[in-house]
Amino acid sequence: MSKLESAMETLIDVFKYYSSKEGDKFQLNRSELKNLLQGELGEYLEVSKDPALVNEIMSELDRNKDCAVSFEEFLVLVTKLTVCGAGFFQGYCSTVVITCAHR
Ligand SMILES: [Ca+2]
Repeated sequence: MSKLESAMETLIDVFKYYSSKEGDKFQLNRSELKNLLQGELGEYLEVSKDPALVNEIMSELDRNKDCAVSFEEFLVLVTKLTVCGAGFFQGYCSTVVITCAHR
């Protein structure tokens, strides 16, 4: 498996781990999203220190307003944080939205 293929598989595994906990296993509800952010993105987002941040991220990601975050919606967050977090994209990051401001 190539590096990119294994990165894609990891993204699916991480999403599935949290989305399977409650209700619809293909969607993250608010508490599953919170657990994922705390468990997997603690270096990027200080969710435990800022409870409002979960709501902010939830409403930004939930494009179809069904109060759940699908895998496609979740990938938007991964994309933004990857672009922000990678030194390669320094200077490009200013075009990326709110989630970066909390780093
Ligand atoms: Ca949604």
